Amino acid sequence: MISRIDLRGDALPTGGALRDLLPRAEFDVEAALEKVRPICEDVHHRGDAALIDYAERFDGVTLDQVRVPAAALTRALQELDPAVRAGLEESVRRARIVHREQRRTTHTTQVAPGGTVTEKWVPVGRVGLYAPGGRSVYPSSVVMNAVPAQEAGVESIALASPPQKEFGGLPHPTILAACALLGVDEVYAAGGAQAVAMFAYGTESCAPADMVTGPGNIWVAAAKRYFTGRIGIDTEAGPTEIAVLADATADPAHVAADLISQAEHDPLAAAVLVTDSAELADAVERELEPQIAATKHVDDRVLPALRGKQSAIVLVDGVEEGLRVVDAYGAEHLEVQTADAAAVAQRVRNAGAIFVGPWSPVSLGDYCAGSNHVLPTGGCACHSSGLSVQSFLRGIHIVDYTREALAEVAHHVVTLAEAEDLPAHGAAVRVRFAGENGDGKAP
Ligand code: HSO
Ligand code: ZN
Repeated sequence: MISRIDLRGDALPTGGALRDLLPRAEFDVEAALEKVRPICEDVHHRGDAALIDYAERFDGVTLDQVRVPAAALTRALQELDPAVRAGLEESVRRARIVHREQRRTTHTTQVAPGGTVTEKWVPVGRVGLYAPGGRSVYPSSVVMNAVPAQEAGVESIALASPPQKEFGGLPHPTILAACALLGVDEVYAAGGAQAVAMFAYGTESCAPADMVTGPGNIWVAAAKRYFTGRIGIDTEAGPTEIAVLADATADPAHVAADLISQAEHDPLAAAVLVTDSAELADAVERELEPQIAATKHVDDRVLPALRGKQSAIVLVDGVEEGLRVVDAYGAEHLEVQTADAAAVAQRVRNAGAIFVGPWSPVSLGDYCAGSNHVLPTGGCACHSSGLSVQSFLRGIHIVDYTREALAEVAHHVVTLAEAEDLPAHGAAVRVRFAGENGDGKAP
């Protein structure tokens, strides 16, 4: 059911060629960009009226306002299943413990006598969070977006989620309940590219935001790309991915369950097993069948995800070669299920998050590990990190030199400015010491 790529022996290429051999879903954000552009510009020009029209067109609901009334949030929390509430509370509690420790402190470096550079960390002023609707109603993602923003000290946090026909045009009640639990009280019933545009441009009812984060479908990803440069974004989220680096010591039932767990997100979700054990590969395949038979989203998501060209079992000669493969792949989630898993995990360079050994499945991280589950997909783990407090902070350098400290380095500034044919740069230093040496030059 899941294709095999045999990279044993000479078949394992070096450099960029390896990446090209590894499976990946087609997720053409560029093509979607053309479609979202007019929607975004319409929101720019018509504001709330455009949002209300798109709610009618895309979500089949008639809204008289996009802002969700406070009473709806309170009601959703009151009506939330107590067990779900307890789970969300634990998720929030653990996420706060981890994210609070990510806070940065102001640091001053003495570069030279009388010359300092201070780095001060300032939270982004206003953030728009996005929570998808439809197939992916994930209150856990509200937690994973809101907690780092709150712990970073972001003062103004709003959230948008698509209006749902069956809930009278409000976002899904578990999304509203999660917002109420987190103290996010500014919520909008808006979805897709139009929600991102609402935050980017602002409308009559929603003030513009400096940054938009949160996972979404391809339209949300395309809108984020459209606004890049104008507002801040986290990475463009693509379909979820799990890679498992396993050897003969791994339990095939665990590996199969974990592959299925992420395959159930999306028909384009990727499940990749990298192993040096053909026996384990066979055992995992055997395990998949009964486990799939017992799961829920089989025909619409799990089977197309596992059978799709984005999923594969990759055979390698050893764990060493496996490490090269997982680094080239740069999975959103990587499980290491090998002997001495902690040491192997330490050697991984590219992954959104790493899950070590038999007792740290990805679904733990999806909800209750304390780690963040908004992670780079599509190989972006090779250059980007998941959402964290850092995502919502800006480090500002404060340069403070005394007269003597400037004098000491002035000639270098002047020389470098002249080398770049920017004499006015040098003059801005010299003028401060005019007359000093009798010639108006810097000392
Ligand atoms: N695995 C998803 C997040 C998620 N899982 C939400 C369950 N709910 C992407 O990291
Ligand atoms: Zn998940």
